[in-house]
Amino acid sequence: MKAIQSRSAALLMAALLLGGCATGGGSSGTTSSPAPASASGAAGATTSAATITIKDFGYSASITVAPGTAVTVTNMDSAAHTVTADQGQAFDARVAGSGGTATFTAPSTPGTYPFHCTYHPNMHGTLTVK
Ligand SMILES: [Cu+2]
Repeated sequence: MKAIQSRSAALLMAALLLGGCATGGGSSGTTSSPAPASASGAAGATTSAATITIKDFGYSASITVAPGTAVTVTNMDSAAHTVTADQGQAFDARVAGSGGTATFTAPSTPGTYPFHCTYHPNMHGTLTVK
């Protein structure tokens, strides 16, 4: 039974190692742009809780939330990401990689808030508050 434990420990180590070196971006234009996911499934998601999922260096479909909504961000990539408002300091959440989560509070002023990742400036999304 000890064999199973050490095996999963080895797997964990491997995952950590992989996560460690996945951040080394460089300037290689890896523009494997996945087709923009149409915002199906996200219809009428104006609830009091909202989520953004980051995967393959992209945000899930743009979301619309009520003012002051707690927005939970889940990061499925191995690299860390952020959800940072393009303008002002409306919000700025850092999300650790490999399933890390973070929560930020949506602005209380209705409007459209484009955001980006400070680590990967080609990552963009939009948060709409209304
Ligand atoms: Cu990023």
